[in-house]
Amino acid sequence: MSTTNVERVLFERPQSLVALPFPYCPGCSHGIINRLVAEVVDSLGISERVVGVTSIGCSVRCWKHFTYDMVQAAHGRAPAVATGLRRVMPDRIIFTYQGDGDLAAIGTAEALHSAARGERITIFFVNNAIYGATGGQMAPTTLLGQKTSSSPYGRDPVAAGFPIRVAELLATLPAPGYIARVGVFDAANVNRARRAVQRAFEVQMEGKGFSLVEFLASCPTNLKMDPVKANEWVQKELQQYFPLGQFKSPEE
Ligand SMILES: Cc1ncc(C[n+]2csc(CCOP(=O)(O)OP(=O)(O)O)c2C)c(N)n1
Ligand code: SF4
Repeated sequence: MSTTNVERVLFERPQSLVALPFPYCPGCSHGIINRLVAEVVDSLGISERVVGVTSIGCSVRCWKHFTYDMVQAAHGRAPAVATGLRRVMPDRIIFTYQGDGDLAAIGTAEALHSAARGERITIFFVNNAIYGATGGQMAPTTLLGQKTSSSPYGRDPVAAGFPIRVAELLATLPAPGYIARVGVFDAANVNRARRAVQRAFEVQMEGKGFSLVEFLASCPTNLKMDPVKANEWVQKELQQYFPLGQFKSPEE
């Protein structure tokens, strides 16, 4: 009696992800999010048309992990660079990849105005509630009472204001086509996040304007927690202030 060995591939590197180990700390969400972007680019078959723009922070390191064209902008300026690329290359699919210090502090104007113009670009916004690359200072998304290296007694709203809900803020504008907030803290949410990344690219490709996906993310190093505890903190604490959901879609 003969037996047939059927090989099933359960897990493999996306084609548009370079065969290099990620440089991020153990438990950092950037690796998962980089991978999701690469998976969706592969499944949509758009790797020849995609251009990514990074700016500054741990987020910038993704540029050498994607096989497609990547451009590096100054801190916070990725949406402005993406706008320039859009104007000269109308057939390309353009995304930015930005942290919360980058997008919601130094780069607030660029993100807000590209959304207000309905610029046909996609922003992947990684909200880990802290400045990762520079040693864990307070970000615009740091929770009230959260201790950081620049708020050692916890964020005080009188001195530092309230955390900014970027997805909800940009969803008040008429022009954006798609805005969602997702988590990557468990398998079910990673799958939902993948669908959001895909929808964001599709909205751009269908000519329906600006799209943004905000990811609730974990920075165990600066939260000073192990990866499991940091993930739980994102799921329990961060998610409470930043609810997951779709805030804008072309179907509305
Ligand atoms: C003009 C300018 N100002 C300040 C800095 C210092 N700086 C580098 S990364 C960063 C914050 C990055 O934090 P975030 O965007 O949250 O990204 P993460 O590292 O968490 O991915 C800052 C303030 C800089 N490089 N350039
Ligand atoms: S410092 Fe934080 S954001 Fe940067 S790689 Fe490490 S865990 Fe990730």
